Amino acid sequence: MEIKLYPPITNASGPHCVTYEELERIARSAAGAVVTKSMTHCPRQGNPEPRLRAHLDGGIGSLNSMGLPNLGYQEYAKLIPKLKGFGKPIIASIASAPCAHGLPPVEQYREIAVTIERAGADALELNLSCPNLEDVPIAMDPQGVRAVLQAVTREVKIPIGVKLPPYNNTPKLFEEIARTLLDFEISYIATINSEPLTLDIDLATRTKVIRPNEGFGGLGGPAVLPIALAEVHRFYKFFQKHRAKIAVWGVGGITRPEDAIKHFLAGASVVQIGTLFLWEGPTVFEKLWAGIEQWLAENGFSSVEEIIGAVREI
Ligand code: RRO
Repeated sequence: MEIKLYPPITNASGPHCVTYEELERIARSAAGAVVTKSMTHCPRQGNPEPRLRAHLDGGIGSLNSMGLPNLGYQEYAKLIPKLKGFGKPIIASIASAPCAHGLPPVEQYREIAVTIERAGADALELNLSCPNLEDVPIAMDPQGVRAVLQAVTREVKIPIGVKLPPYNNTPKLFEEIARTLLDFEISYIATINSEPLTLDIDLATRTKVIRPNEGFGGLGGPAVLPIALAEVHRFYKFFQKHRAKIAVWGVGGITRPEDAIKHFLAGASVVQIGTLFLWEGPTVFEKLWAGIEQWLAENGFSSVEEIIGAVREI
Protein backbone atom coordinates (compact mmCIF):
# COMPACT_ATOMS: atom_id res chain seq x y z
CA MET A 1 0.00 0.00 0.00
CA GLU A 2 1.22 3.45 -0.91
CA ILE A 3 1.60 6.44 1.37
CA LYS A 4 1.55 9.82 -0.37
CA LEU A 5 2.93 12.89 1.36
CA TYR A 6 2.56 16.53 0.50
CA PRO A 7 4.99 18.13 0.57
CA PRO A 8 7.24 15.09 0.12
CA ILE A 9 9.45 16.04 3.03
CA THR A 10 9.43 14.91 6.65
CA ASN A 11 11.66 14.79 9.67
CA ALA A 12 13.95 11.78 9.90
CA SER A 13 13.29 9.62 12.92
CA GLY A 14 15.83 10.65 15.56
CA PRO A 15 16.16 14.30 16.50
CA HIS A 16 13.41 16.23 18.30
CA CYS A 17 10.71 13.58 17.96
CA VAL A 18 10.63 11.81 21.33
CA THR A 19 8.09 13.75 23.39
CA TYR A 20 4.53 14.85 22.61
CA GLU A 21 5.65 18.50 22.60
CA GLU A 22 8.35 17.80 20.02
CA LEU A 23 5.99 15.79 17.85
CA GLU A 24 3.35 18.51 18.03
CA ARG A 25 5.91 21.05 16.79
CA ILE A 26 6.52 18.87 13.73
CA ALA A 27 2.76 18.46 13.26
CA ARG A 28 2.39 22.28 13.23
CA SER A 29 5.27 22.75 10.76
CA ALA A 30 5.28 22.51 6.96
CA ALA A 31 6.46 18.88 7.07
CA GLY A 32 4.36 16.45 5.03
CA ALA A 33 4.15 13.94 7.89
CA VAL A 34 5.25 13.42 11.47
CA VAL A 35 7.76 10.64 12.11
CA THR A 36 8.31 9.54 15.70
CA LYS A 37 11.53 8.58 17.39
CA SER A 38 11.94 4.82 17.17
CA MET A 39 9.82 3.36 19.94
CA THR A 40 10.73 0.22 21.81
CA HIS A 41 8.77 -2.22 23.93
CA CYS A 42 10.10 -0.80 27.20
CA PRO A 43 10.72 2.92 27.78
CA ARG A 44 14.43 3.74 27.57
CA GLN A 45 16.64 6.45 29.05
CA GLY A 46 19.25 5.84 26.36
CA ASN A 47 23.03 5.96 26.68
CA PRO A 48 25.04 8.07 29.14
CA GLU A 49 25.88 11.66 28.17
CA PRO A 50 27.60 13.13 26.30
CA ARG A 51 25.99 11.05 23.59
CA LEU A 52 25.47 13.60 20.84
CA ARG A 53 27.88 16.03 19.18
CA ALA A 54 25.47 18.08 17.09
CA HIS A 55 28.20 20.11 15.35
CA LEU A 56 31.35 18.36 14.22
CA ASP A 57 34.39 20.44 13.27
CA GLY A 58 34.14 21.93 9.82
CA GLY A 59 30.32 21.73 9.78
CA ILE A 60 30.50 18.23 8.29
CA GLY A 61 27.69 16.77 10.37
CA SER A 62 26.61 15.28 13.69
CA LEU A 63 27.72 12.22 15.63
CA ASN A 64 25.45 10.32 18.01
CA SER A 65 25.14 7.29 20.17
CA MET A 66 21.80 8.12 21.74
CA GLY A 67 20.91 4.51 22.52
CA LEU A 68 17.21 4.76 21.62
CA PRO A 69 15.87 7.05 24.34
CA ASN A 70 12.07 6.94 24.00
CA LEU A 71 8.86 6.80 26.01
CA GLY A 72 8.02 3.17 25.21
CA TYR A 73 5.33 2.13 22.73
CA GLN A 74 2.46 2.26 25.16
CA GLU A 75 2.96 6.00 25.68
CA TYR A 76 3.10 6.58 21.92
CA ALA A 77 -0.13 4.61 21.55
CA LYS A 78 -1.72 7.22 23.84
CA LEU A 79 -0.16 10.22 22.02
CA ILE A 80 -1.01 9.23 18.47
CA PRO A 81 -4.79 9.95 18.57
CA LYS A 82 -4.05 13.50 19.79
CA LEU A 83 -1.34 14.06 17.18
CA LYS A 84 -3.69 12.96 14.43
CA GLY A 85 -5.79 16.02 15.16
CA PHE A 86 -3.32 18.10 13.13
CA GLY A 87 -4.36 16.33 9.95
CA LYS A 88 -0.98 14.96 8.89
CA PRO A 89 0.03 11.34 8.43
CA ILE A 90 1.63 9.97 11.59
CA ILE A 91 4.45 7.56 10.88
CA ALA A 92 5.48 5.51 13.88
CA SER A 93 9.07 4.36 13.88
CA ILE A 94 9.56 1.03 15.67
CA ALA A 95 12.74 -0.64 16.92
CA SER A 96 13.68 -3.56 19.12
CA ALA A 97 16.14 -3.46 22.00
CA PRO A 98 17.19 -5.74 24.83
CA CYS A 99 14.65 -5.46 27.63
CA ALA A 100 14.13 -7.06 31.06
CA HIS A 101 11.14 -9.11 29.83
CA GLY A 102 13.39 -10.90 27.31
CA LEU A 103 10.83 -10.82 24.48
CA PRO A 104 12.58 -11.81 21.21
CA PRO A 105 13.10 -8.93 18.72
CA VAL A 106 10.59 -10.26 16.18
CA GLU A 107 7.91 -10.46 18.88
CA GLN A 108 8.74 -6.93 20.00
CA TYR A 109 8.21 -5.57 16.46
CA ARG A 110 4.99 -7.56 16.08
CA GLU A 111 3.46 -6.52 19.38
CA ILE A 112 4.35 -2.85 18.96
CA ALA A 113 3.13 -2.81 15.34
CA VAL A 114 -0.28 -4.27 16.24
CA THR A 115 -0.83 -1.85 19.12
CA ILE A 116 0.33 1.19 17.17
CA GLU A 117 -1.85 0.39 14.17
CA ARG A 118 -4.79 0.13 16.54
CA ALA A 119 -3.84 3.52 18.02
CA GLY A 120 -4.39 5.08 14.58
CA ALA A 121 -0.91 5.50 13.10
CA ASP A 122 -1.00 6.02 9.34
CA ALA A 123 2.17 4.04 8.64
CA LEU A 124 4.91 2.14 10.41
CA GLU A 125 8.60 2.66 9.78
CA LEU A 126 10.47 -0.44 10.93
CA ASN A 127 13.88 0.71 12.06
CA LEU A 128 16.11 -2.29 11.41
CA SER A 129 19.32 -0.28 11.42
CA CYS A 130 20.07 1.42 14.75
CA PRO A 131 23.88 1.63 14.78
CA ASN A 132 24.17 2.16 18.54
CA LEU A 133 23.03 -1.09 20.13
CA GLU A 134 25.40 -3.89 21.08
CA ASP A 135 23.92 -6.33 18.60
CA VAL A 136 24.56 -6.09 14.87
CA PRO A 137 21.51 -4.41 13.30
CA ILE A 138 18.85 -6.78 11.94
CA ALA A 139 19.20 -5.06 8.56
CA MET A 140 22.61 -6.74 8.17
CA ASP A 141 20.99 -10.18 8.32
CA PRO A 142 18.63 -11.14 5.45
CA GLN A 143 17.02 -13.92 7.53
CA GLY A 144 16.40 -11.46 10.35
CA VAL A 145 14.83 -8.96 7.95
CA ARG A 146 12.62 -11.71 6.56
CA ALA A 147 11.50 -12.80 10.03
CA VAL A 148 10.52 -9.27 11.09
CA LEU A 149 8.73 -8.51 7.83
CA GLN A 150 6.87 -11.81 7.92
CA ALA A 151 5.69 -11.19 11.48
CA VAL A 152 4.62 -7.59 10.89
CA THR A 153 3.13 -7.75 7.38
CA ARG A 154 0.96 -10.71 8.41
CA GLU A 155 -0.82 -8.70 11.06
CA VAL A 156 -0.79 -5.09 9.98
CA LYS A 157 -2.73 -3.40 7.15
CA ILE A 158 -1.32 0.13 7.20
CA PRO A 159 1.66 0.97 4.94
CA ILE A 160 5.01 -0.27 6.14
CA GLY A 161 8.38 1.38 5.59
CA VAL A 162 11.78 -0.07 6.42
CA LYS A 163 14.67 2.06 7.63
CA LEU A 164 17.95 0.72 6.29
CA PRO A 165 21.62 1.36 7.00
CA PRO A 166 24.18 2.22 4.34
CA TYR A 167 25.39 -1.06 2.83
CA ASN A 168 28.46 0.65 1.45
CA ASN A 169 30.80 -1.72 -0.35
CA THR A 170 28.98 -5.00 0.37
CA PRO A 171 27.23 -5.68 -2.98
CA LYS A 172 26.29 -9.26 -2.10
CA LEU A 173 24.60 -8.25 1.14
CA PHE A 174 22.90 -5.33 -0.61
CA GLU A 175 21.49 -7.72 -3.22
CA GLU A 176 20.32 -10.24 -0.60
CA ILE A 177 18.54 -7.58 1.40
CA ALA A 178 16.99 -5.97 -1.67
CA ARG A 179 15.74 -9.39 -2.87
CA THR A 180 14.29 -10.13 0.56
CA LEU A 181 12.32 -6.87 0.45
CA LEU A 182 10.76 -7.89 -2.88
CA ASP A 183 8.96 -10.75 -1.13
CA PHE A 184 6.85 -8.43 1.02
CA GLU A 185 4.23 -5.79 0.57
CA ILE A 186 6.15 -2.86 1.84
CA SER A 187 5.40 0.70 0.92
CA TYR A 188 8.84 2.29 1.13
CA ILE A 189 12.39 1.99 2.32
CA ALA A 190 14.10 4.93 4.01
CA THR A 191 17.80 5.02 3.34
CA ILE A 192 20.17 5.80 5.03
CA ASN A 193 20.35 5.56 8.78
CA SER A 194 23.46 7.24 10.16
CA GLU A 195 26.83 5.91 8.96
CA PRO A 196 27.88 3.55 11.76
CA LEU A 197 31.19 3.21 13.53
CA THR A 198 32.44 6.75 13.16
CA LEU A 199 34.59 8.71 15.61
CA ASP A 200 35.58 12.29 16.24
CA ILE A 201 38.05 13.87 18.65
CA ASP A 202 37.88 17.19 20.48
CA LEU A 203 41.31 18.74 20.08
CA ALA A 204 40.87 21.23 22.93
CA THR A 205 40.44 18.39 25.45
CA ARG A 206 41.97 15.55 23.41
CA THR A 207 38.88 13.48 24.25
CA LYS A 208 36.47 11.57 22.11
CA VAL A 209 33.40 13.73 21.43
CA ILE A 210 30.89 11.20 22.81
CA ARG A 211 31.09 8.78 25.75
CA PRO A 212 29.08 5.60 24.90
CA ASN A 213 30.52 2.69 22.96
CA GLU A 214 34.12 3.93 23.35
CA GLY A 215 33.27 7.05 21.39
CA PHE A 216 31.97 5.32 18.27
CA GLY A 217 28.63 6.44 16.92
CA GLY A 218 26.52 7.19 13.87
CA LEU A 219 27.42 10.03 11.51
CA GLY A 220 24.75 12.20 9.88
CA GLY A 221 24.74 15.49 8.00
CA PRO A 222 26.58 16.87 4.97
CA ALA A 223 29.42 14.32 5.18
CA VAL A 224 27.04 11.45 4.35
CA LEU A 225 25.24 13.02 1.37
CA PRO A 226 27.16 11.09 -1.33
CA ILE A 227 26.73 7.85 0.64
CA ALA A 228 22.97 8.41 0.91
CA LEU A 229 22.67 9.30 -2.79
CA ALA A 230 24.43 6.06 -3.75
CA GLU A 231 22.15 3.94 -1.56
CA VAL A 232 19.01 5.71 -2.80
CA HIS A 233 20.08 5.25 -6.40
CA ARG A 234 21.01 1.60 -6.26
CA PHE A 235 17.81 0.64 -4.42
CA TYR A 236 15.79 2.74 -6.89
CA LYS A 237 17.41 0.98 -9.85
CA PHE A 238 17.01 -2.44 -8.23
CA PHE A 239 13.29 -1.89 -7.58
CA GLN A 240 12.77 -0.58 -11.13
CA LYS A 241 14.54 -3.59 -12.62
CA HIS A 242 12.32 -5.94 -10.64
CA ARG A 243 9.17 -3.87 -11.22
CA ALA A 244 8.66 -3.57 -7.50
CA LYS A 245 6.31 -0.89 -6.25
CA ILE A 246 8.54 0.04 -3.32
CA ALA A 247 9.23 3.75 -2.99
CA VAL A 248 12.65 4.97 -1.91
CA TRP A 249 12.72 7.73 0.68
CA GLY A 250 16.02 9.56 0.78
CA VAL A 251 17.64 10.41 4.09
CA GLY A 252 21.13 11.73 4.61
CA GLY A 253 23.03 14.94 4.23
CA ILE A 254 20.27 17.30 3.15
CA THR A 255 21.00 20.83 4.35
CA ARG A 256 20.10 22.79 1.19
CA PRO A 257 17.24 22.48 -1.32
CA GLU A 258 19.83 21.42 -3.92
CA ASP A 259 20.72 18.40 -1.78
CA ALA A 260 17.06 17.33 -1.75
CA ILE A 261 16.92 17.77 -5.55
CA LYS A 262 19.91 15.40 -5.84
CA HIS A 263 18.04 12.83 -3.72
CA PHE A 264 15.00 13.11 -6.02
CA LEU A 265 17.17 12.77 -9.14
CA ALA A 266 18.82 9.69 -7.60
CA GLY A 267 15.38 8.12 -7.15
CA ALA A 268 13.90 9.34 -3.86
CA SER A 269 10.22 10.21 -3.88
CA VAL A 270 10.25 11.63 -0.35
CA VAL A 271 13.12 13.17 1.60
CA GLN A 272 13.67 13.08 5.34
CA ILE A 273 15.68 15.63 7.27
CA GLY A 274 17.79 14.61 10.27
CA THR A 275 20.85 16.67 11.14
CA LEU A 276 19.55 19.97 9.71
CA PHE A 277 16.35 19.51 11.72
CA LEU A 278 18.52 18.82 14.77
CA TRP A 279 20.38 22.08 14.13
CA GLU A 280 17.54 24.40 13.19
CA GLY A 281 14.21 22.90 14.31
CA PRO A 282 10.85 22.74 12.50
CA THR A 283 11.27 25.83 10.28
CA VAL A 284 13.58 23.79 8.04
CA PHE A 285 10.71 22.07 6.23
CA GLU A 286 9.19 25.30 4.96
CA LYS A 287 12.58 26.69 3.95
CA LEU A 288 13.69 23.57 2.11
CA TRP A 289 10.35 23.11 0.38
CA ALA A 290 10.33 26.72 -0.85
CA GLY A 291 13.83 26.21 -2.26
CA ILE A 292 12.86 22.92 -3.90
CA GLU A 293 9.83 24.52 -5.56
CA GLN A 294 11.97 27.41 -6.74
CA TRP A 295 14.56 25.06 -8.25
CA LEU A 296 11.81 23.09 -10.02
CA ALA A 297 10.26 26.25 -11.48
CA GLU A 298 13.62 27.67 -12.57
CA ASN A 299 14.46 24.42 -14.33
CA GLY A 300 11.15 24.02 -16.13
CA PHE A 301 9.55 21.33 -13.96
CA SER A 302 6.14 21.53 -12.39
CA SER A 303 6.43 18.78 -9.80
CA VAL A 304 8.89 16.59 -7.94
CA GLU A 305 7.47 13.51 -9.73
CA GLU A 306 9.02 14.73 -12.98
CA ILE A 307 12.56 14.44 -11.65
CA ILE A 308 12.38 11.27 -9.54
CA GLY A 309 15.15 8.97 -10.76
CA ALA A 310 15.88 11.29 -13.69
CA VAL A 311 19.65 11.47 -13.13
CA ARG A 312 21.54 11.00 -16.41
CA GLU A 313 24.62 8.94 -17.06
CA ILE A 314 27.60 10.98 -18.14
O1 RRO B 1 18.91 6.27 19.23
C1 RRO B 1 19.94 6.07 18.56
O2 RRO B 1 21.06 5.88 19.07
C2 RRO B 1 19.89 6.04 17.10
C3 RRO B 1 19.01 5.26 16.39
BR1 RRO B 1 17.66 4.28 17.18
C4 RRO B 1 19.11 5.20 14.98
O3 RRO B 1 18.36 4.50 14.28
N1 RRO B 1 20.08 5.93 14.38
C5 RRO B 1 20.93 6.70 15.09
O4 RRO B 1 21.81 7.34 14.49
N2 RRO B 1 20.82 6.76 16.45
